[in-house]
Amino acid sequence: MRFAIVIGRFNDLVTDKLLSGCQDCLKRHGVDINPDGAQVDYIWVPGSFEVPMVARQVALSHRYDAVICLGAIIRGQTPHFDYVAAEAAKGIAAAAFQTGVPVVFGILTTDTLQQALERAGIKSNLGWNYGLSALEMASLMRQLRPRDEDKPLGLLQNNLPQALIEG
Ligand code: INI
Repeated sequence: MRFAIVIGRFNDLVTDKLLSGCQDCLKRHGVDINPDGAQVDYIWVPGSFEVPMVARQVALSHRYDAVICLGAIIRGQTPHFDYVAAEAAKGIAAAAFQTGVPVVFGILTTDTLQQALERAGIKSNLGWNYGLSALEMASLMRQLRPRDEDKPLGLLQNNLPQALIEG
């Protein structure tokens, strides 16, 4: 499996930590996370607003089983937060719908830096969950690919690929 991770540099105190959690998850499930390796490419962009455009472009290449978007949008004193958050969410959903490639919404939207840090390693690290979502969706979408045989799919419940599940 191949993954692209698109990361917003804005609030990189938080996004660096989300990335570490995500990498930890992928690595523990057998993915080679080395940037020079064959399985994961890392693409940094200025902020969450730019994430969907790049996510769509890399998904369109069809070189990846899933694209993981990481960002941190923290509410300030102005409505700026709402514009950036709305475009990031809409754009990431559109990238997945338009390309048929799973695009994981790993953008934290919080009121404070403290809340963001708590979700990026202090209490839990949602980066791990975003990695797991990518593994599951990549596997699920592979199973849902059109096939020649007209076989029923049965129950698609836990779609982490067996080969990737920790021993
Ligand atoms: N980008 C973020 O990822 N998080 C934020 O909290 C944020 N705020 O608050 O301004 C933010 N802004 C930058 C934006 O994503 C774009 O990079 C910028 O507007 C240039 O297009």
